[in-house]
Amino acid sequence: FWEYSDAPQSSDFVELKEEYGHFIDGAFVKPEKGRMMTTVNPANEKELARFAEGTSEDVDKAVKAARKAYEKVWSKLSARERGKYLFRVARMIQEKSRELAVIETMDGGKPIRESRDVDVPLAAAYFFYYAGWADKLEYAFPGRNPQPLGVCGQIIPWNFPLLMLAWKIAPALAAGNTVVLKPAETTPLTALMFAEICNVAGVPPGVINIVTGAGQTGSTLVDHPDIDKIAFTGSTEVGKIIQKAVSGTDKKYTLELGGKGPNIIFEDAPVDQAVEGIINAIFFNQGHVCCAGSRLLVQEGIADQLISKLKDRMDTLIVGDPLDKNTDIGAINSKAQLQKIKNYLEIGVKEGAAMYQSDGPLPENGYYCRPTIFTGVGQSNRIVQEEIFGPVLTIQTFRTPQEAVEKANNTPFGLAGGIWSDKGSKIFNISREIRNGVVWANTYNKFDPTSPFGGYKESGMGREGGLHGLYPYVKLSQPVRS
Ligand code: TXE
Repeated sequence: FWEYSDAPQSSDFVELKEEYGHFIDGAFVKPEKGRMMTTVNPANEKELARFAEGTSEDVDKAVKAARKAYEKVWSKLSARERGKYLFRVARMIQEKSRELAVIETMDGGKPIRESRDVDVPLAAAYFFYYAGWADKLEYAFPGRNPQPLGVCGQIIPWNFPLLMLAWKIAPALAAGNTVVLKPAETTPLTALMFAEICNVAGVPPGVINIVTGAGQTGSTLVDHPDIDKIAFTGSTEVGKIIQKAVSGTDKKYTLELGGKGPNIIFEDAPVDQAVEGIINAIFFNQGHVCCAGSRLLVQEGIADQLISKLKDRMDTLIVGDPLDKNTDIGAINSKAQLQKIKNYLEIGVKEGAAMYQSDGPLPENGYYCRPTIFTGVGQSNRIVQEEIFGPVLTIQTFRTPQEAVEKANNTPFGLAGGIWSDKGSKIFNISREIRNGVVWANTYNKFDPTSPFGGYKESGMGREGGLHGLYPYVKLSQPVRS
């Protein structure tokens, strides 16, 4: 069965439908109470599709299907066979990458270049990577007898819908669990298309269930008594609610929450390269990135030169139609998110900071925001301390490495950051003082399935990716002492 030729050949599946039910026990089913929601294309505000709003009855049905599949099918399969299904899913994501990229961009607003070159290939890469682990768990946890947890509830956000699904589902299934996943209400479509991919790949019914809906549906999933583990990516606010909801139960949980990433540029950094890195760190995916480099810390000696080059480069960025391959900055994911960003722009100006925006044309319809930087900000300003989740960068200067470290660490978050310098030892030493789960060296926003990702402080707990990403999905016996 290592041949892929036995996998059903894809033909005309994965076409966008007008209406979707929940995906439960291998089939799309109508919601129990028949309530429907709509998802719009944020680039033009046109309706894309209708989807079901999950009630407690729907969630219960999905959890029951997942439990049955766990007990009767998935836990009975050999690890090798579980791996086979994950490999097939990975291959089918690759086969359907064009459709997935287009729908991801239409549903979420991100530039097609990014969904085509980052989101979809990386989603496949995570499935390939964890497929490889499925029959090697004994090597991953030698002597610890790794066992699956059971049924996992997984709740994901709207900034990387398919990729976050892959981060959650691939390790859970590789470790032998079954899942009920709830995508975000503004971006349910690639998860629903993924459900069709699973069917064509022959994944046994009930192993993967997708229940759509908003926060209420998510909270019902969290509260369901037959869930063994919750994996959540989203706002710090909801992360705290979930943490309270599961405390006192025997549910395991992992949280991947907000961030306010420091991007530190030393005087000896290659300036042009750093400017590209700064642009990528904050404007990739409209800044809807939990690990975005949203706080620039630049050493005084090069600050003027660097800011001037940064402004010139910002003026070349094209904000517009996400489906156009030339677009650099697509649409803001939702009206509500655009309003949130606009509020922060007002707050920044009221706090006395100087705002600079590039002034190219914006499309007439849809939700768009120009790339924006704020200079003259203080460490206690709200725009420095709070996650904006948009194309908005604050800029502060520093004199000494110690001052850079103090400023970098002085927010409630600790997810990711970057350091730019010509000196490797400097980067190495300072990275150890930055209280962030990830620190990039002379680069930013680089992701790889082999690397663990996750936060300190209010950015969450637990790691996803790499071997570390398997830990939250297994029960381990005590280490054997020799
Ligand atoms: O997030 P929510 P929102 C941050 C970012 C953004 C802000 C608000 O700053 O501006 O959060 O975004 C589900 N129980 N991030 O409101 O509400 C929800 O349906 C269970 C950072 O969209 O946290 C969706 O599926 N689930 C972040 C998911 O949680 C609940 C990515 C995330 O939505 C729930 C997204 C509840 N009580 C936003 N309430 C990151 N870390 O990448 C909502 N949900």
